Amino acid sequence: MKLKEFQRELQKKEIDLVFLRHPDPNLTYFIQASCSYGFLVVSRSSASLYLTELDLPPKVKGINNFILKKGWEKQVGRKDVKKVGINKSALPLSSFESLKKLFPKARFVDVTAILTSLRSEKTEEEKKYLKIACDVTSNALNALSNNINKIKTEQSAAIFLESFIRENDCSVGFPTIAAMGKNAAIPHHITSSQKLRKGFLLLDFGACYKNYNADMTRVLYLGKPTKQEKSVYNILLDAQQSTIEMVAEGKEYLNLDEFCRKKLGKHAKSFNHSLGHGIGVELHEEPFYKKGSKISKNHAFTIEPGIYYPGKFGLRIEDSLIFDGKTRILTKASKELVTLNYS
Ligand SMILES: [Mn+2]
Repeated sequence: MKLKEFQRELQKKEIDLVFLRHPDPNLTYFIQASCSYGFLVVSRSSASLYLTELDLPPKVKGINNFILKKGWEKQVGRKDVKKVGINKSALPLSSFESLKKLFPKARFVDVTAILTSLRSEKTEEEKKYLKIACDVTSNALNALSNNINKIKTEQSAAIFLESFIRENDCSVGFPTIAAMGKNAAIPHHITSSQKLRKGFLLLDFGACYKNYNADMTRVLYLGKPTKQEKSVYNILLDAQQSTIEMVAEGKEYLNLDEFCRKKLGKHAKSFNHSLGHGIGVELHEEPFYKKGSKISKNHAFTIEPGIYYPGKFGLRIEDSLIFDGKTRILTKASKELVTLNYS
């Protein structure tokens, strides 16, 4: 993805080469594959991928494959290199120490900003992968709803969703959160052996297709909800949907956040996390909901407000979407409160 664009940036910024080491998500981005160990060296005119013999080398235009073996330092090291780009948030300090020896005259600069700005605007291919990941995620939820009476615990709900995802040519993007009743008041509840029973069941999960992550949260109701339970759910749903309607080019992400909290009214006090995050080869990546961050074409991100009452219940509704001039909701599973007979 966008290797040429990246190399043009290196030229502009007079960076001789960039060193990206596993498990850097930027490595996954450029080689469009995951590997168990290795690194990528990108210069202004070429790119070399070093993988051990344990991984199948990917075929990527513009990237030459090399087998990573003893003595690689001699192949890579150069005394004439003046400026080396690294990703400070992914490069281990021990690797940095070795790089300083390989490029003794080099100054090291952080290229994270260049990479995040490239990655935050998705290509057609990336959008296709995200769409597939989101379709499989939505289908997994529907399959769970149809089989809910076979599911006895949070763990087995998670296993059901994750098996479905894996049987549909995806991997599991992150450990599924299945939270029954008051467990859902902890936004990052760790799925447990808690038995399913009457009440809200929150499911936050996602498929990963060709390294691109879907992220979706839905709440099912087991049994028959009270009027009050329905009404809180609908306040959240209304806030989530009307926030999605506010998505527009150039709008600040934080404006969406502010708008959504207003819609939640008195419940906003209990909404204790960000409204969302970008998605891609990382589950959480740019664009983040932070000062100055604006919606632009081909951003892929989530909108996920929640209402949490510790000791009582928790609700969150999350969609993954792409803005391409129009807002496309990718996670299509129903958001009306699905109530299931459960015995
Ligand atoms: Mn999320």
